[in-house]
Amino acid sequence: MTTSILETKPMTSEQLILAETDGAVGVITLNRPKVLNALNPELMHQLAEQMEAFDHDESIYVIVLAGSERAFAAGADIGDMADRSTIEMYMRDQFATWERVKKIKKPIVAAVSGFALGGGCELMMHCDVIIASDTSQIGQPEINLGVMPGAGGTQRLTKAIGKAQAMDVILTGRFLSATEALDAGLVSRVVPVEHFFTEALKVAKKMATKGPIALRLAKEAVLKAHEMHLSEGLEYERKLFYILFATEDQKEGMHAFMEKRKPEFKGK
Ligand code: DAK
Repeated sequence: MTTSILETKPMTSEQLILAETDGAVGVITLNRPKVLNALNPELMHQLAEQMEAFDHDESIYVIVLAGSERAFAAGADIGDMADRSTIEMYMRDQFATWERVKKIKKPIVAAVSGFALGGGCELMMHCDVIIASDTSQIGQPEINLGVMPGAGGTQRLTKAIGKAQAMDVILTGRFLSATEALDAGLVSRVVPVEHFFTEALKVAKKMATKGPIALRLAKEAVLKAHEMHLSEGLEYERKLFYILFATEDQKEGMHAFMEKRKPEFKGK
């Protein structure tokens, strides 16, 4: 059987991600342990499908994306790319799948441990809050393969940690330790390895007690800081802030404060 180079849909039904829910939190776990969660097109397709399903599910407020203790993800699948031609890479248009992940509106908490390399680091940077274990090794080692980052690494890493450090990481292929990544502002928190998943879940659950509309709009506004000039970003933020006064959650949140009780947000 010949396979069209235009084919981007998965060819097998192997479960390359696992999905479950815990209250208002949707948890997705990457599931290719033998290759350190290397991201092949089928895994990315399954991931985008599940992320979108959680994004559309009204009972889910926050998403957790986890790898294993040994690897969040060691990058795109090198075996899948090694012999591809330029035209094949172009026609497969795998960026479309990554774009779907980028468009998720609900907050995503990454539970990172071990290797987060290449596409793994780029996937991590698609998440909003990053909880990293103290054993994390984070980098963009594509330079060792004769290529360069292709899913946003040169842009997102540079915005996250600045030009000097991004150049060091991307041009030498060296890995950042968890502490270096924290100091550079690439991850949100570092925790002992045995707690990396439970801590990420705890953070997600705490976020899930907030108003879901406010969560979404706050995420949207923060992401705009990467794309807009300050004055445009401030204007954008202001409009989203006004919009929240059309929600019941805003009335509930402010009245609950004045009445010295816990708010009960409804996502309305
Ligand atoms: N792809 C495929 N297999 C991988 C892999 C990867 N990225 N990383 C590891 N593996 C496999 C290994 O081949 C090995 O398989 P077996 O030999 O057991 O069959 C298994 O995972 C365990 O790995 P090791 O034996 O190497 O384990 P070690 O602890 O000794 O070393 C390591 C761990 C993570 C340091 C090492 O495996 C390593 O250097 N891995 C490659 C890391 C890397 O170079 N990552 C960047 C890949 S390029 C795009 C989007 C994104 C990208 C490109 C395009 N589009 C939207 C178009 C991104 C590109 C990349 O990420």
